[in-house]
Amino acid sequence: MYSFFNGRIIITKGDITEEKTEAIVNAANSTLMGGGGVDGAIHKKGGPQILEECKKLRKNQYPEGLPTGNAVITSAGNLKAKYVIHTVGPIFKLDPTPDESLIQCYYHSLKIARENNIKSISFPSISTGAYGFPKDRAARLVAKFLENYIKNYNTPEIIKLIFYSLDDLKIFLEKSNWKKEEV
Ligand code: AR6
Repeated sequence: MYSFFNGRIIITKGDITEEKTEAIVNAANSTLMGGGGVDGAIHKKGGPQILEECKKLRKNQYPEGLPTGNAVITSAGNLKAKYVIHTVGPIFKLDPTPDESLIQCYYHSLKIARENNIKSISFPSISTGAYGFPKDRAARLVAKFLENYIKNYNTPEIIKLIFYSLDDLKIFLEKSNWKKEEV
């Protein structure tokens, strides 16, 4: 586990479904009906309540699906977290502006967290799995965005980035070039 910016950002290797932060972010797809990767793991461990709420959101707010870069919130069913914030990352090869879309995911997820008074949030590495976003490019973009974010906003107080493998975590550490703190 690595800490940065007076503990406001934490980077760790792990399974996001085990996270105890108030909210976890789901790398969903626009159907909000589940899938593989993080999405599959969250629905599997969280149970049917999450899908029920996603179905309602589709019906009432997003009949055509949640657009790329947007985010919605549901409860977290049986997970340790209280909320799941679902966002849709860009499909790298199909999105005309993948960098902007990826940052929109982080921006909108954090906005929903603030609106719900959420104090801690965990992100997976959005779009870097099935959606094929290059990991080093995502790391540079996300690091720059978050560094700027914490200068402008005091909440959520704690932002965790969860990497599924040590290699992915190392890429982020290298590309962010942030100064590590003692934990
Ligand atoms: N905890 C933390 N990170 C994980 C976990 C986990 N349990 N499982 C995978 N990762 P992906 P995407 C990492 O494919 O690229 C789904 O089918 C993984 O190693 O989950 O945004 C959705 O329904 C990778 O680095 O999300 C969509 O259709 C990162 O999480 C599509 O995949 C993201 O990988 C979304 O693709």
